[in-house]
Amino acid sequence: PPPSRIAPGAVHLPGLLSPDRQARLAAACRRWAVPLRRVRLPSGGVMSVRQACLGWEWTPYRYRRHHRDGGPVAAFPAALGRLAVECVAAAYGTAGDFTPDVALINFYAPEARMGMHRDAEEVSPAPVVSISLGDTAVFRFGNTAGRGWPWRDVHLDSGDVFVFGGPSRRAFHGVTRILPGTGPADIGVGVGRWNLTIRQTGLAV
Ligand code: MD3
Ligand code: FE
Repeated sequence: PPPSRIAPGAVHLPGLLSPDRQARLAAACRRWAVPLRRVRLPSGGVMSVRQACLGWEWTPYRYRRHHRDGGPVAAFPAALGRLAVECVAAAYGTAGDFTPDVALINFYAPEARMGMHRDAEEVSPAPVVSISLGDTAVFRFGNTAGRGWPWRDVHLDSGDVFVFGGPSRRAFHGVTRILPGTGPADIGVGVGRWNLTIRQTGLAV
């Protein structure tokens, strides 16, 4: 399937990653995303998605250099940076000066969801690269004014890449559901879904 621009700056690249690259990235996620943490919200709630951070630790609602328990954050893998640069170039024809420094790795069990939110902790206006592995997600892409309609629901399948830049960078978005059992059987994810978002914080180390 060809790339599609679903909004200004928002480009969907279906199946950009071959099954072989998906399998290698899924194996890397299992190595990198240890431990997977349940993120606690200031409201007292706990996110249903489990998360690991590379390069910077994201906690609602800021980036930190150290975990709350004091340990340093795992390094941001250079190979992941190169992959994200490749994705931005595939979406826009050029990667510009995109220099990512953080990856958030989310794991969705079949019941996990992500409520409508916007990603505003990055100071940089650089795009976000999203990579999906495993079960299909129903992704809801909203507007910049608020959590409500208008939105568009888009299926994110294993191997799909999405790049959100320009006017789409501050749009509200979420994941309304996972479709269990829809992922490829042979990439080693099993039940559930990995999502990697690779970003440029614009923060100084
Ligand atoms: C649009 N993750 O980690 S990826 C997140 O599938 C997040 O796990 C979802 O939202 C997931 O913050 C959606 C697609 C995505 C990621 C970042 C965006 C869309 C975005 C930032 C700005 C606009
Ligand atoms: Fe987000």
